[in-house]
Amino acid sequence: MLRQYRFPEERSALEKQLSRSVTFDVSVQSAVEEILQEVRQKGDIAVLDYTERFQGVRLSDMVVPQGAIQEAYHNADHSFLAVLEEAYRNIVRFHQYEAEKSFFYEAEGGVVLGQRVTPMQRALLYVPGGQASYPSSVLMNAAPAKVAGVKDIFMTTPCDASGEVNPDILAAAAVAGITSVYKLGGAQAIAAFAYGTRSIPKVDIITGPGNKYVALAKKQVFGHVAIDSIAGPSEVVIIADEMANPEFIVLDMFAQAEHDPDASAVLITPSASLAAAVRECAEARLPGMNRREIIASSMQHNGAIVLVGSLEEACEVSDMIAPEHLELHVEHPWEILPDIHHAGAIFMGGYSCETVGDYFAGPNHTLPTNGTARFFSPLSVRDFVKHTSIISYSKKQMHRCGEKIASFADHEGLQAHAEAVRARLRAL
Ligand code: HSO
Ligand code: ZN
Repeated sequence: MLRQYRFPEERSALEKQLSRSVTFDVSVQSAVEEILQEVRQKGDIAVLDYTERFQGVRLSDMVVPQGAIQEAYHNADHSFLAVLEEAYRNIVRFHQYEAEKSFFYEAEGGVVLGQRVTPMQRALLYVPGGQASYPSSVLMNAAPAKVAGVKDIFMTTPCDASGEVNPDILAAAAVAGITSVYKLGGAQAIAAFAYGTRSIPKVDIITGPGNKYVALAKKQVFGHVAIDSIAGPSEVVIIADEMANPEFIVLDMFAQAEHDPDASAVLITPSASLAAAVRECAEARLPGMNRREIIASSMQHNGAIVLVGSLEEACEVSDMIAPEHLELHVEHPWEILPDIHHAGAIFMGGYSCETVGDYFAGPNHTLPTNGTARFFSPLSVRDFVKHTSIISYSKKQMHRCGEKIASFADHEGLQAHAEAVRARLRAL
């Protein structure tokens, strides 16, 4: 089920196994373009028409009534609610550490310069339907928006053919204090909130995962609104030494693989005996897994075991992948941390499994995928704020620097710019 590679000898074969393209086919592209255009031109009517076509229901109201959110909360299993609430507290606490402060400083001549951080006013959290409809994603998207101070947080998630929305999603929304939930999904939902319609507010930012239609729609409305990064299939890399527990490794690889046949799980180890134990354990555990078909397909097409000469080499291979999640099942994880430069989240030691990060620990589980950890970061409070420069210039400093500034403008041939400064110099 798992292909094995020697590194560096089989580097190119390994690269081939791990390369995953993220191109969208042309038919999806043109379908999304049409939906965006129709919603932009026709507003609510187009949203309702597409919802009828794709979700199989003609909605009389696009909003989930307050009562339904409360009902979902009260009907939810109490121990599940308690877990959701504890998880949400942990997530909020972590994100409070991310909050950025405005800064101001005094420069020469009584000049004051600064940068003010203000929250975006309106955010939309998109929650997919079907298999990937996760209450955990509701918490992970809501917390940074709340901590940033976003005033109006909307959520949308596709309803089923009888107009109902997943009650676990509604319970999670209630836990996160989200009171405004819509029943829309797909590219039409993204378009409606990006452009605004008579009954749907135009937002400033859209976050959250979705299928390829949603991902492409987000990509296309980017610039009109802000978006978080485009999530690709989930991936984990595990670096392990001979001390590691093979069963922990196998289940963590399966946890990744069960998300999606396109998900990828890779073990990198200098220990041939550990690699053998992992293969054996994987074969033994697979038949008992509910999602064994998805897991097997993911492991076969996107999984790998990489045998390296040392832990340094393991870090090199991991950096080459720049994984979304990296687990370090080694005796001294903090010692190799400095050798790792590209990863969305790093899990230290055998008891920090990805599952704790997916649900509960506190850091965001929306992470850069597909090698984008080289330049992108986890979803954070920073995504929900923007920065404004503040410039307070003094007469004294204008007197000192005005002519220099005007000459800069002369150099660019911009007369009005220069005159704007010289008028001040004359007035002094
Ligand atoms: N591993 C996923 C998040 C998730 N797992 C949600 C379970 N539920 C992406 O990081
Ligand atoms: Zn997961």
